[in-house]
Amino acid sequence: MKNIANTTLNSDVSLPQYDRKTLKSRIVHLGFGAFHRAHQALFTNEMLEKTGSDWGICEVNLFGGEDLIEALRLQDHLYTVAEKGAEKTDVKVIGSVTESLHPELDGIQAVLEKMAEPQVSIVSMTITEKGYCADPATGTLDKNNPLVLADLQTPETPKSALGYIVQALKLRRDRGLAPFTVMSCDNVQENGHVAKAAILEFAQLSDPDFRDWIETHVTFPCTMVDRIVPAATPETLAEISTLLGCEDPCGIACEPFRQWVIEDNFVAGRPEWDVAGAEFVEDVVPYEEMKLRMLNGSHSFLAYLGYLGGYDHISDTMTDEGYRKAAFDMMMKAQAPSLNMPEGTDLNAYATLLIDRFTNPSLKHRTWQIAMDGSQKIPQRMGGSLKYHLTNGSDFSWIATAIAGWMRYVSGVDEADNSIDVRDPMADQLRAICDQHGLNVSVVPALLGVEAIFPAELGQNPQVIEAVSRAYQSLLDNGARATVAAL
Ligand code: NAI
Ligand code: CS2
Repeated sequence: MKNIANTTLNSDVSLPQYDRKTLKSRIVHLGFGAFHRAHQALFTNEMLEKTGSDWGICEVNLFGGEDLIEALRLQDHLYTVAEKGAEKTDVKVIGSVTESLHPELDGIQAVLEKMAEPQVSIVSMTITEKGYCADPATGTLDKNNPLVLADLQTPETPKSALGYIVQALKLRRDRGLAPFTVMSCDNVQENGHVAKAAILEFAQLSDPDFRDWIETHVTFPCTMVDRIVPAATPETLAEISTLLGCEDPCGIACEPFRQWVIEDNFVAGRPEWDVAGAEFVEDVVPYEEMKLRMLNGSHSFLAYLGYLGGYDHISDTMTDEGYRKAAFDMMMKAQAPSLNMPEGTDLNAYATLLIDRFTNPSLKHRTWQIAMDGSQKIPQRMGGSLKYHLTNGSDFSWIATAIAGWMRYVSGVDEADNSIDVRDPMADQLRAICDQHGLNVSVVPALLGVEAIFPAELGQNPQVIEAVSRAYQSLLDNGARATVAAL
């Protein structure tokens, strides 16, 4: 069948100009989802274009996405990224992927053996917040997580990303091979530190001596990653197929903007991603906090209140002056004051650019998609700034309204009485609490009492309870649009 690897593509599509045959799988990436395809793999493609080095990527999906891996193999691991600006779209074929594996297709051992191959220097991850099996409020390992419990029973046949990494490192140590760097590219505050803490705790429970070996030999750089990459839809794929000249089931569309700030701490070498625009710095944490609080925090605000207000996409919320202004104020008044940025950082310009990016009408980023996994996202995106405002006695009504929006959303019923498909690893627990209270403000202290999401210093703080209750009551009385407009 005609595909991207065996047919002539439209002339304005940019193709890899380097020799793909010389690439080796020196990176194993866990999480061949939407984001990685349009971010790290694309940076790597551009780096290869400029350096001619041999850093290729072996893609692994540990959960779901078998179809994507099968489709990728049928097209020589080539796929398309469509960068959609408000006015034009650039179409690029990415050549940095060398091979792919899936435990359901190839077996667990094949994945472990790949991670233990001598040339592998980096294991990177985009496995979503929940992939770290960590307590969202504290970032430490959740010892009751079902995947963790299963992997501790049978460490040779892991299921979780943590289990794979620990077992692969053990194979390497036993074979006298150098370790690899573990690089998280997820939207998790201090993602490298969270990955390290979860992996060390997991190892401690199974083999304390090996825990010490990991601590001494492995590094876990933090990274700040940014590019808005909505899940692909049939419409996106149809558009890509027209632009490309053939179908590409692995194609993905994203915004033109991209940013990657990486802590330069790699134990076994790294690609020169800086030639493709990445920045290597000593301390990523301020940049991560800036992005998580200002971009992701206001994204979650818009996702819950936008969904409840009847807006399907982030760009739709930006056509409503109330939402647009509230999102900017959420960034500048609620989030920016809590940050400690290096001198010269212009947060006002950053917020203005974010509003511009959110407005991009070509990007159909669903409020429902961003609303997913709120229990994992809210602590990262709002917990730190909430603490800041409580300490400083400053106004946090935007954060209180976002949290109230999330509470109204996880009730599972929208403002028109239609049911909401709430996706969250804690959905059952949250639903049980909501069902107990119904659409009543008494649900606010009950949800704030879930300590895995809200540590007691926040969830039991009377000011927080009062402010979130006020916002929740307004959502019940006036609806989301009026509540946002009144902010
Ligand atoms: P996606 O839904 O397309 O892909 C999710 C990936 O995570 C899949 O490869 C899946 O196999 C893997 N996964 C899911 N649960 C897992 C688990 N428990 N353990 C191991 N792997 C698991 O999502 P997408 O868009 O690729 O986003 C993934 C993550 O990337 C996000 O959660 C976020 O942390 C980060 N990110 C996403 C951006 C975006 O705009 N899409 C931008 C910046 C960061
Ligand atoms: C979004 C992010 O899905 C979400 O929760 O807030 O994936 C967002 O699109 C990215 O972080 C942008 O870099």
